[in-house]
Amino acid sequence: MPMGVAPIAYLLYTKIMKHNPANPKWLNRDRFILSGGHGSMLLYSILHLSGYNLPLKELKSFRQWKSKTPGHPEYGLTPGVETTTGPLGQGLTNAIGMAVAQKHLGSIFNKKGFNLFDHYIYVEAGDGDLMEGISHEASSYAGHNKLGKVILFYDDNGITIDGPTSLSYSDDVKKRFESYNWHVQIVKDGTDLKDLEKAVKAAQSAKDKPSIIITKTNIGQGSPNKQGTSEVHGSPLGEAELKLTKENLGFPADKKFYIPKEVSKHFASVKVNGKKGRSKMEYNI
Ligand SMILES: Cc1ncc(C[n+]2csc(CCOP(=O)(O)OP(=O)(O)O)c2C)c(N)n1
Repeated sequence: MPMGVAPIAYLLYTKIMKHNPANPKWLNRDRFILSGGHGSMLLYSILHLSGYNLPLKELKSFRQWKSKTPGHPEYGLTPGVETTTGPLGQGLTNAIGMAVAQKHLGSIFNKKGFNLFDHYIYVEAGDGDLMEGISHEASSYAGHNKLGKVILFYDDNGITIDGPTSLSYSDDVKKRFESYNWHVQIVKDGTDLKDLEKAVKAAQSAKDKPSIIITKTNIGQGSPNKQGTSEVHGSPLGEAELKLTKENLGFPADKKFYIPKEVSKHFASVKVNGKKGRSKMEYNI
C-alpha cells in the first residue's frame, strides 16, 4: 500500500496540505490520517522526507521495540502521526470525529476574516476500512452533518490480505457514498498527479459535503512481478524482486535506504513553505 498510495501522499504533503514540519502541533494545521495503519511506512517515509523530526535511523528500525516507527502508527510517539490506527475503519472514524470538533470549535471561535479553525482532514482508507461496520456508521453521520472538511481517498486497489476483494466484498462504493450525501469522484489513474489535484480542488469546493475520491491504485506499484497481487500486501518482496523493483523505478539496485539528492532538495521546500505558510494564526495548545 505505501507504494500504491505514494503519489497521493506526495501530492498532499508537498502541494496541498497546510502544515509545518517544524511545528506539528499547530492547532489549525491540515490533518492526514492513514486509516490503513498497516501501511505505516507510507506515513513514516513521507514524514521523514517532508522534514518532520523522524530521522532515517528511525526508519531503519521499522517495527523494532522502542523505535518511533512501530508496525502501526501511534499517536504521541511519532511527530506528525495524528491518531493511532491499525484496527481497520478506526482512522476514518477518528477523522470524522476530528471534523466534528473542527466544525464545533469553528462555530464558536471563528470570526469574519479570522478563521481559527478552517483546516481540512485528509484520510486514506482502503478496502478493509470500508468493509468495517464502523466506517458505514461514521460515513453516514458525516454526510448527514455536512462535514465538508473531510476529504477521503479510497485506495481502490482491488486487493486485500488474502486475494482479490471480490472474495469478500461487492459493494458499489460510489453508490454507497452518494446515498450518504457525500461528494463522490473517481480518479481512474491513482498516479496521475494532475487529475488527483483537480479532484482535491473539486472536493474542497464542495463545502457542505464530505468528499470521497475513489482512486484506482496498484498495490506494490513498481514491483514488476508482484504488483497488483495480495503477495505484496504483507510479505517482503525478497532480495531478487527488490532488485528488479529498484531497477524498474530507476533507483540504484545495490543501495539501501537511498534518497536521491534531487529528492531531498525538492522536499526541502516543504519545510520552507510550511514556515512561510504559517500566519499570525499559527499557535499551539
Ligand atoms: C478490524 C481489523 N480486522 C482485521 C485486521 C487485519 N488486517 C490488516 S490489513 C487487512 C487487510 C486490509 O486490506 P486492504 O484495506 O485492501 O489493504 P491493502 O491490501 O490494499 O493494503 C486486514 C484484514 C485489522 N487490522 N483490523
